[in-house]
Amino acid sequence: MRCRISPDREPRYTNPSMGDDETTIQDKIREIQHHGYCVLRAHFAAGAIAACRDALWPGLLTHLRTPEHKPNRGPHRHYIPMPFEPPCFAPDFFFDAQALDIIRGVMDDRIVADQWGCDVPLRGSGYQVVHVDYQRPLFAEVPDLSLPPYMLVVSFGLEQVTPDRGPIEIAPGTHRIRRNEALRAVESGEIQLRPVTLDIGDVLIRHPWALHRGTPNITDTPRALATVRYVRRWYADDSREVNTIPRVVWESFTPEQKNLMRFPVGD
Ligand SMILES: O=C(O)CCC(=O)C(=O)O
Repeated sequence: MRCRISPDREPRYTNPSMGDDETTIQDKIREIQHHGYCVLRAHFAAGAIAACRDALWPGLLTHLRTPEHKPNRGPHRHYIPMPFEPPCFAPDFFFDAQALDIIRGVMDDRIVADQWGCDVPLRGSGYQVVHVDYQRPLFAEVPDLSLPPYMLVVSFGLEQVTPDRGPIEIAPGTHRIRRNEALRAVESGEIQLRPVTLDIGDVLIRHPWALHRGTPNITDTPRALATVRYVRRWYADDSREVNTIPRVVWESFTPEQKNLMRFPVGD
């Protein structure tokens, strides 16, 4: 992780992607507020991701080959709940101090993690329709009510997300605009979709209401993008399947970590 913290300064990141030498957590918070997303380059440990990938891969390939596991996010595009057994699960994926500072800075100190899954477009996948995730408005009678963020998703590739493997594309700033207006601006090209390619260890934090779409994976490597969702504590929505945390893993958490996790716990 390329983050230095000194007592008298805000934590600072080197962020080559922005051409900056150093970027603070406050900068990242502002980026999410303004653009709807930010990327922390080379943030998660490559070893933890390799271990996660290696443990997941055989089961993932079997899952993808099983005929009853139909693509559930469009043609040749799957969402699967991620396991909580280490090393697919690593505490740093959920409890990373800088990521949590950013997420808490955008929302509040009482956030919880409530989803852990993986989006996997395969060869044959196409462009998704430009959309937002978790579309149900908080107040159905005022669907366009402008509200502060109450959820954010944190994603990282289990393989490099190169242009040919179908990176997500995001239309910056569209989480702050009325949905119809934002869709019109993207359609007309006034706001352009930006592909988010990711190296191993890069972490994408995004507001799910920034318009986005999946793009075609034209390779034979499944593009596995693992995602943790964080929500404000009062928000509940079980729209995506999640796995159970094994009791032994649950018991390994500190009280603070338990307080951050809202998942079913098994025996
Ligand atoms: O995985 C991606 O690139 C985007 C997926 C997505 O937005 C969806 O399935 O709703």
